[in-house]
Amino acid sequence: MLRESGGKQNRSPFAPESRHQHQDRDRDYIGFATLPDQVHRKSVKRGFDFTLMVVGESGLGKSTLINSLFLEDLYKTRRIPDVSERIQKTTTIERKTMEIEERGVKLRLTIIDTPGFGDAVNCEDSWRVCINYIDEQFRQYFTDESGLNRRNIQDNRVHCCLYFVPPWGHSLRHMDLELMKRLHHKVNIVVVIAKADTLTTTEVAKLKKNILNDIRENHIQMYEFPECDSDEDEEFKQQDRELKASVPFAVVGSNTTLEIAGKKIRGRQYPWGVVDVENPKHSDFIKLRTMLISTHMQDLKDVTEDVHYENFRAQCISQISQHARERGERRYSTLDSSEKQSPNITPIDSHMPEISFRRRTLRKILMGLNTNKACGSDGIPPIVLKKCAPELTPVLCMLFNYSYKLGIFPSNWKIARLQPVPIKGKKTLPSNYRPITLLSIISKIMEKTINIELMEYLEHSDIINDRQYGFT
Ligand SMILES: Nc1nc2c(ncn2[C@@H]2O[C@H](COP(=O)(O)OP(=O)(O)OP(=O)(O)O)[C@@H](O)[C@H]2O)c(=O)[nH]1
Ligand SMILES: [Mg+2]
Repeated sequence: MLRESGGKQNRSPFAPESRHQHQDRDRDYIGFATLPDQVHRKSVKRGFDFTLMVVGESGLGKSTLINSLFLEDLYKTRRIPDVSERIQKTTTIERKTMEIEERGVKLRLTIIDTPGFGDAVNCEDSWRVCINYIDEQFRQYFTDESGLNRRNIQDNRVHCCLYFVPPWGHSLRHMDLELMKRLHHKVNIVVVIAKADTLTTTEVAKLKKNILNDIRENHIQMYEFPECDSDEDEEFKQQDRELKASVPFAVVGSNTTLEIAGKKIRGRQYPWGVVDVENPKHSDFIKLRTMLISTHMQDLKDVTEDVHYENFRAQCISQISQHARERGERRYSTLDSSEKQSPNITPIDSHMPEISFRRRTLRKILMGLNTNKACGSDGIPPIVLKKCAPELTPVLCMLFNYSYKLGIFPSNWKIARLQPVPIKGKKTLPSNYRPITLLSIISKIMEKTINIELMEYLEHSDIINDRQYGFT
């Protein structure tokens, strides 16, 4: 609600507010200006999730960098496999979650390490492990989101993938490009040059230029930093420009804390001096940490949700509708393909009478048993049932009627014995067998009696349609 300012316009803007003016302002105030505070309080209470994956050849310093980034020692117990193990080795996924709290804000940080990446002779396997992991998290989220209870969904989707490039090459290798091509539509890739302390400043600049060229030429989509808002202050804009100019980040990691001039630093001690991990002149470590944690964490999550997960979700939904369409088409008989109409079932007004097991029918079934057939799971052979038909008929008749009336089918009669039967060819090959199930013959007799009665009723009432084929 806007009020007319009237004669107040002539007042100096610096004049103190009168009591009336103050009351006027309170009346103009609706209260929605506190919405950002409410959202902020709620998000802080709920806490934040972030999942970071590190990918790159074994030994490039992935775990060391993670320890340096989050000031933790997460990989103390790692055992390095020997050469023979490494030839066979497959990449494993190591998931570590830690809850960090800073000024009352809780962050549930999950690190997905891929130790052993590229150890095996064939790299396809390493790629598959990473890609499957990312897809699996999307799938899980999609299932949870489509479920009934969506309250406590845990978001394990990978929000960022740090891709480690070795410092010793001239640019990206074929295997780097191939993996990036498989990953770039699924996750935000941020490329880092590992062990940058082994390169001179000129070498770092040259390698960065070559990597960016390769990425451009191979149409790989890296994580793109969003444009800085025009109303941001100059200091933030400068920081943003520097971040963008440093890509791909040349990083150094260290698990050791050194004491230099009375100050504790994470660094690497060499005979000629110390590399300070956090010194911007030595590496882009601080820029990477600022980007990941302070400035772009939310944007990485937004891109994951709005672009990568949305792609995955669209694919899933299109697959589900495709399957549903196919199932719908399959409902109609292919013999009737010219006229895809479901058959009309005429409503009937009669009710099926209660089934009663009659001695005459039962005795007929027992006498007609094929004695060459195998016995069922209860071990009673058909010959015994056939020969003892006169004595067994009244007993079985009573049992069947009793079971039907109570609605209880003895569990022993439900046990099936699965037996492989050779079809043809070598008997040593499992593929030359087909499975058959052997049920207790007594239970099959009961089933047959019900079937006879059921069929009689269906035919008598003219319920079975002419177009019905197959099993009744
Ligand atoms: N020069 C140099 N060495 C490093 C750096 N980071 C790690 N290292 C060393 O490289 C070796 C391997 O480091 P890790 O962090 O275990 O390597 P990783 O990539 O996790 O290896 P996997 O777990 O086998 O995949 C260790 O001896 C580290 O001390 C770095 O920035 N510069
Ligand atoms: Mg490691």
